[in-house]
Amino acid sequence: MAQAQLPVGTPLTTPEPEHPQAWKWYDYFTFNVDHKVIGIQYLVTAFFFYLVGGLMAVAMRAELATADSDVLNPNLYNAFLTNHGTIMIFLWIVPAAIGGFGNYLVPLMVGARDMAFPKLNALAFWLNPPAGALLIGSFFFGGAQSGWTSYPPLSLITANTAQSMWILSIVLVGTSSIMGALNFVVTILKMKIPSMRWDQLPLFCWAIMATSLLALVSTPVLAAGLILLLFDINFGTSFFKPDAGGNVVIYQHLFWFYSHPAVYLMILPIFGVMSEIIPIHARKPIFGYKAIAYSSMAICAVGLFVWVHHMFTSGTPPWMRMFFTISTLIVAVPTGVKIFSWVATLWGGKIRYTSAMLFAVGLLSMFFLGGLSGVTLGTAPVDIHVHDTYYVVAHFHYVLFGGSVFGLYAGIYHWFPKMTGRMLNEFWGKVHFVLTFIGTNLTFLPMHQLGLQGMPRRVAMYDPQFESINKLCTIGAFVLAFSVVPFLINIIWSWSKGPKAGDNPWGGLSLEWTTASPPMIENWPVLPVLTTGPYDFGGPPEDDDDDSDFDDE
Ligand code: HEM
Ligand SMILES: [Cu+2]
Repeated sequence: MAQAQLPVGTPLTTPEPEHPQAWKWYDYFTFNVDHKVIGIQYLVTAFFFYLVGGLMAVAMRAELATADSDVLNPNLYNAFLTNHGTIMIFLWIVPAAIGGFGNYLVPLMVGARDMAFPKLNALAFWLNPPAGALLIGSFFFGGAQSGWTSYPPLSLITANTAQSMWILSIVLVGTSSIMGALNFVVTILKMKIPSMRWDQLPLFCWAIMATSLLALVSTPVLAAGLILLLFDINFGTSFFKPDAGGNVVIYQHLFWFYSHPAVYLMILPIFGVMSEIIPIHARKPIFGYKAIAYSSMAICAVGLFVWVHHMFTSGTPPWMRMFFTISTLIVAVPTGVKIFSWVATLWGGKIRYTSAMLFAVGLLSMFFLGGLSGVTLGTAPVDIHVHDTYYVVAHFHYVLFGGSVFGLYAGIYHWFPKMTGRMLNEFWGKVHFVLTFIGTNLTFLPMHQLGLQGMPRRVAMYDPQFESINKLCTIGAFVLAFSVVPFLINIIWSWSKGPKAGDNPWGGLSLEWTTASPPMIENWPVLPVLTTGPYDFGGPPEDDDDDSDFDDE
């Protein structure tokens, strides 16, 4: 099999890098402009917030184990609900997928020494800790009560200091994500090594490109809506106050014009991760490179025209419901193209069942189910029936947990050797996978049934007829919470004591595998030159000429 290697290229231009590498763990607490340090800062910070948001979820599920309110009082339930959703989206998935993997990998994959604007990059990261502090601090001021959507008039009626802190926190992460998006677009356009043709650009970079363009278009709209809401709460304006001539539906449009595309901000980078992991661990060229690259762009374009499917029950006229049902169903086409391409890549491959691959295949199955319930919800008549029930909660957790979180885990198992120079333990990785897979399905599969039977979402108390199914979900949530333990121990132990990884443990062909693990400052001693495409894995599956040193199962 052809292996990527490091031929003689342009010598290092800046012999004395002006910024230091991170050598010790506490170096990660400093302002460092190296994209690799920033990538790890994003990943670790986001994972910390994931644990916080996860604890809130467990507390909510403990409350929901019985029909009445006994663990959390309803106000605290609302505050946990709001902050759980907000943290999971704005402080975990988006920063980990785009900020973490994007920053770490894009410069390495395109052969650049760093991002285009390293200082802007560091600034973008450092907006995240204060944003998280604002959210968590809001609990001392009663907690934001109105859910992660913060719809007026509810958010105006329940408005308190915490609600304003919530808004400022989202504006901070939004600003961070705009800065990051600009940086990615310029880095990919301008800093790709000249010998790399566009059809040799790794699919992860295509995905980050599509994501960044989408973020640039949609994020400012959310910021605008939230700032108007902040004014209504604090400065006596009435943009969204119905009794003073304001319009609440406008808020919903501004909110969903960002927040629908936000689901692609979360899933497109994960799709990119999938397109890197599947061919390497199936040791086959990716099926349909161009189809995957173009479908990212198509999802990004069509995704901007579907936001009203969140507003079918907001007095939307029937003709508009029809338009947005059809545009929503159209998004299923490019998404289906990707899923088809991955399955075709797996087909007949020499699959290595590594932890990374298990999470990737787990993602495929769970995302498929989430996609199916998504198609049903995108269809106005079904949506009107199950709107604001647990069917919706089941759907978005399949997509977000089964799609995004599984993908982040897959990426961590895959690139941990590159980032730290050490291997993760595969046995504990598999334990982690099995627990996560069982936990996710046990928690969220029964929620479809709850929703079809009519259990409303966002409530701390419910009709006793739903109790037995809710108990199952709560048991699942405890399994999920427990599943993090083997992962955390594995990460901490392997980072300091794991076996050495070598430069290219999986036999990858994209450029990040041509440098040391972890890469030196500025990534390469001399700039790399392409010798193969990123997915030119050798030969048909039967010939066993694989020269990676990885043990087959
Ligand atoms: C440990 C696993 C998780 C459990 C047990 C869990 C549980 C819950 C529960 C009980 C709710 C409240 C549902 C309602 O009353 O409407 C909820 C809402 C939500 N969850 Fe999760 N969740 C988990 C993971 C995640 C992840 C990974 C994400 C996203 C990345 C996420 C995103 C959300 C969102 C956006 C909401 C809606 C909040 C709102 O309506 O304001 N959850 N979750
Ligand atoms: Cu949507």
